[in-house]
Amino acid sequence: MKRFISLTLLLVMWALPSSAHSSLVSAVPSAESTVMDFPMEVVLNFNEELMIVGDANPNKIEVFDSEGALVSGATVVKGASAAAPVGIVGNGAFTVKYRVVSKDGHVVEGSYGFNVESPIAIATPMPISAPEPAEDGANLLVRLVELLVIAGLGYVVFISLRKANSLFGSRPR
Ligand SMILES: [Cu+2]
Repeated sequence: MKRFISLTLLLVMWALPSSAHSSLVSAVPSAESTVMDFPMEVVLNFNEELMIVGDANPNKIEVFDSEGALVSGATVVKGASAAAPVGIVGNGAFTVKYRVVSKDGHVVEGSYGFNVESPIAIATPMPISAPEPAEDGANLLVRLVELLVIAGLGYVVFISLRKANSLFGSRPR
C-alpha cells in the first residue's frame, strides 16, 4: 500500500509540472493597457521563480515599437520577476515579447501589447539635444588664429602710427 501511494505520488508529481511551470501573473505596463506616462521599464511578474544558471540569464524580455524597432535593454531577473529598461520617447503601440525559463526547466513564451498616450508627447519626438561641445583642439586653433590676426592688425596700426608720427610728428626736424 505504501508503495502504491508513493507510486501514485510519483505519477502525480510527474504529471503536475505541465501545469506548474511559470506563468505570467501581472505586468507593468499591463497587457492591452494604455498608459499616460512614458514607461521607464517593463516588469513581468510570474507565479514562481525564474531560472538563472550561474551568471547566465536565459530569460529575455524584448519590447518593440509599432515599426518593429527594439526599444528595450538587457533583462534583469529577481526571483519571480523579470524587468527590462525601455527607452520610449513617443506615443504609440508597443509589443512586449518574453521568453523565460521556469525553475523546472520549462520555457514559457508569450507576448502582449500596450499603448502609450502621453499628453506631453510631441507629434514628432525631438532628438535629445547633446550638451554644448567643450572647446576642443579645433576651436582653440581658431581662437589662436583670431588672436594672431588681432595682434597682427594691432602691430600694423602701431607701425602706421609711428610712421605717421615720424612724418608729421610734433618733433621738429
Ligand atoms: Cu513547468
